Amino acid sequence: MTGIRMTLDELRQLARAKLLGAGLAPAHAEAVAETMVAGERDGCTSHGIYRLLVAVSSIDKGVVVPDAEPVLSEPARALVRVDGGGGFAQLAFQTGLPMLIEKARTNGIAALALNNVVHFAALWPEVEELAEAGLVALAFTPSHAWVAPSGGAEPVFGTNPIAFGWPRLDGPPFVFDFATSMVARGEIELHRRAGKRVPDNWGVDAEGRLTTDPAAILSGAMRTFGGHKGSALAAMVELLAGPLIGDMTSRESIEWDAGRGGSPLGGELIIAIDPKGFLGDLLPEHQARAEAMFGAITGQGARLPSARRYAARRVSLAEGVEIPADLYRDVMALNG
Ligand code: NDP
Ligand code: PYC
Repeated sequence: MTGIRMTLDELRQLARAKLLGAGLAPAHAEAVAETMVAGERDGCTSHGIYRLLVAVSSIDKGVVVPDAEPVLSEPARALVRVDGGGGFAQLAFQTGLPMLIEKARTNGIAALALNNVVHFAALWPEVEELAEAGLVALAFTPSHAWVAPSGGAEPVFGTNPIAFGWPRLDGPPFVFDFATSMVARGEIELHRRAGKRVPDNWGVDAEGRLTTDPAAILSGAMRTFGGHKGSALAAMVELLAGPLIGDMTSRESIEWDAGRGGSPLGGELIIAIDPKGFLGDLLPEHQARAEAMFGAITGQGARLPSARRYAARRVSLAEGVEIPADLYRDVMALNG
């Protein structure tokens, strides 16, 4: 048996039931299940239903506050803050989203800080939702110190994703979302689960030697993508979504975890820009110029980021998804 086929609704019910069974409050369970289903639906398996194992483990270890109530505040005219109270990030984001959109439309630009949230998810659902609302969006979050800076072998950075969304004239937004490490840690974990080696440039073992053994990298250090360039971007993410918003760096997050192996605790920064702010009535003209750039990419056979994801989404909506048998077994075993 290679996999278990499920509709997205069956997957959603399963994820919610397992999260509720682990003791997560209903509003969190709904928001968290939705991002896992979205990940599986779009073929992002490192942040799909596999994350149920991660989230339930964080609940069981007491890393996350299962019934945290996000608290919304307005530190300045264009700033929104949500204190997640140690709960998962999804409900905190949903709490801050309406005010972020409203402020971006009023001021031309606005930023939302999520503080004190446990983060295990991909960022593209958030920037995609903002771009669907007509806004240009950026999102950043640190994680745990697992990644060595370029030129070193000691972990300092998290896997620190950067996500960007741009509304398009016809069709879904232009979105990219990637870790500033060579790859997300979840991808290395999936290789370990499947007993597969990883490419020889993803990370080093505890002695700083390059290795293809995923377990050795997980206990050694991951590498940034693009050498010193990825390293600088990883540092930028630490600063923007750590000290700038009064929250933890990846080193502080892993210290706080104290060896429990839970998901990272800390902050996330989301910036939303209303293109009408700069452009007013000239917006359609300049949107058309952006479309010309997209056309110049796809016109030569290159693909846009998210094209694979949107194609996977179309298939999943029609046919459901196939969950690997060993993952399904482990999910079914959750909560005893
Ligand atoms: P990838 O290296 O696979 O890069 C993903 C991005 O690059 C996607 O936008 C993808 O689009 C695009 N892309 C991939 N290949 C191509 C190509 N050939 N041409 C054009 N675009 C391409 O992902 P990562 O492993 O770096 O990250 C995966 C996920 O992990 C992200 O969603 C990230 O948010 C999440 N993550 C979350 C963290 C957290 O702390 N919360 C930490 C680290 C990562 P497409 O999807 O269409 O393939
Ligand atoms: O895959 O690197 C990762 C990750 C960290 C936190 C959430 N995902």
